[in-house]
Amino acid sequence: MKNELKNLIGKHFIYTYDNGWQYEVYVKNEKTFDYRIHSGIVGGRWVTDQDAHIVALADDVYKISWDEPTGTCVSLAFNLVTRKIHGTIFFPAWVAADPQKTVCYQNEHLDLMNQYRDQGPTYPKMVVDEFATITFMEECGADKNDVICCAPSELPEGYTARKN
Ligand code: FER
Repeated sequence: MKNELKNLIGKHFIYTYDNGWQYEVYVKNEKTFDYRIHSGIVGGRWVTDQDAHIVALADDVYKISWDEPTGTCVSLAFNLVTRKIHGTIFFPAWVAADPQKTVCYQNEHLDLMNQYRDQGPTYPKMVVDEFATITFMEECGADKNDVICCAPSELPEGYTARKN
């Protein structure tokens, strides 16, 4: 692992955007992460082994960027010192029009997601530009498959409240 990424790899985060959307992420290794979405327009969606570009900008400052099978593109900047994130999400028009189409365990529906992506419409994109606050952060170690391993709806009642 790149030394500059060692404080990020293996970390598990829960964070809430200023617009109220709540997300959970586990940074599995230097090119892969898992996530689930607790609330927001695509609440209920979850994904494992998403490929990403992960870089360090400074000590404890990182950027994770990726292009989903749906065509949604996301870039997240993390500041682990201030526990702040800035996320920019570029939703294709078809996701903005009917977000529920993407709410699933995506890994089991990759062909369908690619079909929706190719069908579009892609434009105009809906750009969401928001700050978030990290409410929970723990070190789990790299390459674990038991950190994000069920749907957000299958978690015990109060899970996110307890983790906060
Ligand atoms: C995030 C913001 C948006 C995030 C994921 C998304 C994992 C969107 C994913 C999607 O709708 O495909 O912070 O973290």
